[in-house]
Amino acid sequence: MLTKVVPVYVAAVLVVGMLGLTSAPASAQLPPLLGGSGHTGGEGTGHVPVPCDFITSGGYVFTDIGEHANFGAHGGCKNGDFWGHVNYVDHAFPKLHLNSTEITGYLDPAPPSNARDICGIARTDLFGTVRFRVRLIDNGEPGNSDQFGIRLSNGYVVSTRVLGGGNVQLHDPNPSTVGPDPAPDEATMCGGVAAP
Ligand SMILES: [Ca+2]
Ligand SMILES: [Ca+2]
Repeated sequence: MLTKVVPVYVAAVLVVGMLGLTSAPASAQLPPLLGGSGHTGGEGTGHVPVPCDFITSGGYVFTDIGEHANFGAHGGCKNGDFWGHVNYVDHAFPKLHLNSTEITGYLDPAPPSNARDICGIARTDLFGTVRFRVRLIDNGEPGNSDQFGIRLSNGYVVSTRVLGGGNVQLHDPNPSTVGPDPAPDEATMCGGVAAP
């Protein structure tokens, strides 16, 4: 199922690319669909926080072509399972809307840190069903130094970057923020989707 979206995705990239050639200045970058700077950071070293906790966030970033991408993302451990939801809209043409259907992982990518990755499965209007990995970094309040990034299993990526507006809030553990036992490893939680 996941591999079946690729031809559609490639076609979309070609269309966007062709449109870009006729409507955008030469200096404009393609949408971050093929972006992948290679910056992945912390693969294989992340694990479920000990003790587990949760993170909430909302706001927007500017994509590589200067468009707004709005997000509302929260995740964590809850009563022996993972918990959360991710809603994401990239307002670039063609507009992308992602809505999570399952949270499959929650990890600290470089423990101990104030970064958390939320991994899961989502429905999108452009790419069908994809795996996703969101990175959130809480650098304080107000959230003007907080960061957000997202990568999808089809290659779409907005690398982790400072918010244009909004806030990321990492919350302290409490008696209900207990994750699965045993904790799955990073590959299992994120299905091989690298950090954004
Ligand atoms: Ca914050
Ligand atoms: Ca905070």
